This record gives sequence, structure tokens and C-alpha cells, in this order.
Amino acid sequence: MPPRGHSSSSHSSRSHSSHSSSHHSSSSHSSRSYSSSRSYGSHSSSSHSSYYSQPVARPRVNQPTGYSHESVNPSRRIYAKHHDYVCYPVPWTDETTGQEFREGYYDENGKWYNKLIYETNGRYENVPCKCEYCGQESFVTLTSETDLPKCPGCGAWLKVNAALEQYTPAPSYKRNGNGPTTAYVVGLALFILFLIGAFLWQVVTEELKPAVEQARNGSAYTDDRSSGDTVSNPDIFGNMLCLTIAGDNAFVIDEDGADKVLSWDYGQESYYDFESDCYLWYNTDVSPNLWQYWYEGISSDYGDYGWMEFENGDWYIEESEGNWVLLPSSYDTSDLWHIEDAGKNKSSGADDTSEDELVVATITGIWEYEGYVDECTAYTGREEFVDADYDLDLKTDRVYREWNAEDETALYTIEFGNGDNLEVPAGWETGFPHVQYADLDSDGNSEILFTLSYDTSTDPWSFGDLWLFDKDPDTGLYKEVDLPLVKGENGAKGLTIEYDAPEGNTVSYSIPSCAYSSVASFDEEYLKNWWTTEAFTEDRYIYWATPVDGVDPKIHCLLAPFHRGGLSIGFDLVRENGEYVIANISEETPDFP
Ligand SMILES: [Ca+2]
Ligand SMILES: [Ca+2]
Repeated sequence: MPPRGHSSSSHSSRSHSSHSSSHHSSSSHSSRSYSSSRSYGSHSSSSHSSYYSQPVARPRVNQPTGYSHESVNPSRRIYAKHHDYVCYPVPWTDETTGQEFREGYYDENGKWYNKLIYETNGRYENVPCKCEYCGQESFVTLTSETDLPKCPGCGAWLKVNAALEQYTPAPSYKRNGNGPTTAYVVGLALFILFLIGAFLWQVVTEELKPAVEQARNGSAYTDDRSSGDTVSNPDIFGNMLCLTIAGDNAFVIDEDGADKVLSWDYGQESYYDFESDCYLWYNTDVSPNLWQYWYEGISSDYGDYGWMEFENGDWYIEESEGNWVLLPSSYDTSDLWHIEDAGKNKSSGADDTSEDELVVATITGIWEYEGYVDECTAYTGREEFVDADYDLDLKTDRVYREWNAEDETALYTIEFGNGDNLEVPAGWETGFPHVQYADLDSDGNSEILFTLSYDTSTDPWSFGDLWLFDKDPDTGLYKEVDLPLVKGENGAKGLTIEYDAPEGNTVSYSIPSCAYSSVASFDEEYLKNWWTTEAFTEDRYIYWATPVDGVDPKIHCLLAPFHRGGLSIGFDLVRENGEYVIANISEETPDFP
């Protein structure tokens, strides 16, 4: 009996540089024709591209549909080296199809990522990872997108839970002759991509889609969203597949399993077992989802076909397009092994299998949460709070969250495990908490910098809360430190900026409290859409701050002087005679904290 709906074509030959196109197909028949098409799938391009070229606006296909949260808009289009992204801040259900979508980043192919991390100074920092072997979650720094980090706990490979990217200017960016600063370039690019993203979002996905598909010669893209193609094997199982013996030549997936440990081969888009020279992948484009195997020596006899499946004690092989037959008895199957599903794919729908199995933490999972943040499994940022020790007394510190639905705020209390508690004043419920520490006054006690970032805001660089707390050596209590900043709502702190009326395409601005002035250049559209023709004064707030101890302790702050302008300035808060003062202010290329 041939299994139903196998999709095998793009896995039909090991010699293919990539099988990624199959991830976009939903049936064996439609997918066959893609096997010779060039791959532009997410895996191959994100993992192996060694070239770089200025991007063009990538057509967007297979995009999520039915987003309907009026109050929280998807992000502007985010252009990066490997993909373009749109960030959807909250999960939603397409009311017309009933399909559920996760919040996060969707690239131009519709592939989903929970986080986007840019390379900064040759590194990817704070990359969320999970050990598929021992389950430990951690944040690591990677020096290359192909780095395979190892678990600090058990030494196994870690699964990277983010898209690793390099920032690129928007496609339509044109450098003018005035020698704009890097920050200006970033700013302009961000502005342009915002406009383009809003436009293309509407146009490309709907109107250009058929043309795109045609241009790609019957490419892998289909209108069929049911393929659930936002989920790749590493998304589901991780980069390492750990198996435990479950019978004769049978294994089950077991995160503690060590009888077979296979690593994901990005080139082949399959897991690989060296021992048996077998490639395998979990096909989520068919219903029910199932494992397909490529046994060298058997499969390779079938040319472009030869993917195999194990069902009810028998091996089947695809001998020609969509044509699955019992494996001829001339082949010795005594050494062939397979993965028992163990109830994993009993779902009747192709969609919900992998989705249901994934316990998907979301960035907004914290918004209505009450309790210890390190226990908020619904929150992607939970790991930041696990096994923390901010005051360096070797006792674990925890952060407790209370939520006030009525006034839409959250209260955080840091419990230092030694009786010390620090109550942080209220911040907006949509802020994402971060606790940082450094001994800035060299008294042996950590100062605590508590910040809220508003990553899901449509303009995250315009908002931020921060509070600095110092432990009083006499009372042992933490008290808030006065900073030389203007205060806004809740913990918002920033600088007052005076803007001149635009002259041509430039705006002169100054920050009197820092004796700083500069000129920013924008294009006409920005000024027309986002700027006034009058001079005015506005408080702008720090969107990110980092304490730095050492020889020159300081708090480094980032602030965007222009709403949606992209341009950032950085400055330090340093101590002079027991007081904090502003120093070292200059334009700075943001590092996307
Ligand atoms: Ca502690
Ligand atoms: Ca201190």
C-alpha cells in the first residue's frame, strides 16, 4: 500500500545542494517539478552563503494571513543579508481559515523565527539556545552563523533558536554625496524600509505573487498555506536528534537518548547517521507527517527518486514520481533502522501536528503573567532570569512579576535570596524586563540597572524605562539613584532635544544639557510624513542601556533623537564626585540590543 501524499522529490537525490524547496510543497505531485529548481530556501541561504551582495527587495510569498490586531501593528519590513522579515508582535488566528500563527519574524518565504539577532562587531550576542540533550537553555555568543555552540552543562550541541543576520540597508537606499554618517545611513534605511514595507506588504503578497511564481518556473511556492512550512526540522527537533532504542532496528526520539545522536545537515536538509550512511528528515508537508529515509546503497539505485518510508513493518520506496512501492526483497533490510512515531504523528492534519507538539513560548507571553519570571514558560525571554545572581552573593536571585490589568502596568520585585528585596516602580505591561548589574561606585556592591524594552512597539527606539538602584551601605536597602536625565512616564528617562525647522533635507538639533548639537539628513518623504516644518522641543527617551564596570565604570545609553528616524546617539553616564554626569555623547550605529 503506497503511503499517502508523500513528498519526496526534492529529497530525491543526495547530490542536490539543497532540498529546501520541498519544505514549501504540500504534495508529492506538485513537488516533483521543483527538484531541479535552484534552491533559495531558508536553510541553504542562511547557512551556507559565503557571498554577499546588496539585496533587492525580496518578493514575499507564503506570508501569514489574517492578522487583525489593530492596536499592535506588524513591524516595518526588516532587511537583512539572508532574508527580509516582518515581525508580528502577537499571535493570532486567521478568522477566515482558522489557521493559527505565532508571533515572531516571518521571512520572505514565510518561514518563522522567534528572534532575530544581528551580527555586531563580528559576533552574535545573547543568542538563545537550547540543549536538545539535557534541556538546558542558555544564551551564547557566536562568532559565525555556522557556529555550533556546545551546551555548558553537558557538552552536547545546542540548538540555536533565532535567525542570525547581518544588517543591510534597505534596497532603495541611495547614498548621497554629503558623506552621511553611518548612523544616518542606518536611519535613512530604516525609514525607507518602513515605507516600502508598508507598501509592499499590501502589494507584493497579493498582486505580484502569481508573477513571482511564474517567473520562478513553477517554483516551490504554492498558495497552499496548509503545508505549515514555517516549521523546519530543526525548529521541531533541534539541530541534534537524540534517539533511544525501542526494539529491533527501532528508535524513539528521546531528548535524553544517547543510542543514536544525529546532527542536522544543513546542506542536505536532513539528519545524517554516519553509521548506516542514512539521511532522514521528518516530512511535515504530508499528512500524516512522517519520517523519510535515504539509505545510501539502496536509495541511490533509484536515481532522482529513492526516498524510503517504514510503515507497518515494511519498507517502501519511491521508484518514480509519486509512485511508492514495497522495497524489492532483493535488498537486505536487516540493518535498516527507523524511528517509531510513538504517538507523535497521530494527528490527522498536516498542520497541527508539529504546531501542537511545539510548546511555543512567545515574546508577549509575559504580558499578563504573574509569578516568577524564570517560571514563565510562555515567555521567550524567560532564560534571562534563570539562575541569576545579580548581587554576586552566590545565592540565586529571582524576579517576581505582578500585573495590574486595569492600569496596564507591571510591577517587578527582585528577590536576592538573602532577605534583600528590591521593588521596581511600575512600568507598562508591554515592557520586557531586563536586569543588569555592575559595581559602578567600587564599593563592592552591585548596582542594579533594571530596564524595560518595548521590542514589539512599532517604534521600539522611542520607548524605554530604566531605573538604577544602589545598595545603601548603612541600611543595606536598595534605593534609586538620581540620574541627570529628564523623566517621562513610569521609568522613561532621556534627554530634551531642541530641533530647528528643516532646511532642505536636513534638521539641525541640539541637546542643551549635553552641549551637543548635530545635523541629520533625511529624504523628502521622511520630512513630509514624519516631521513638522516648525522648530520644536521634545523629550526623547533612552531605549537601551548597559552598565559597564571595570576601570572606567559607566552606563552606556542609546537614544534615538528622531521618531522613526533610525539615527541613534550613544552616551555614557559616568560618576564624578559621587554624581552621575553625561559624557562621550556621539552618533552611534545601533547594535540592535
Ligand atoms: Ca544573589
Ligand atoms: Ca556599588
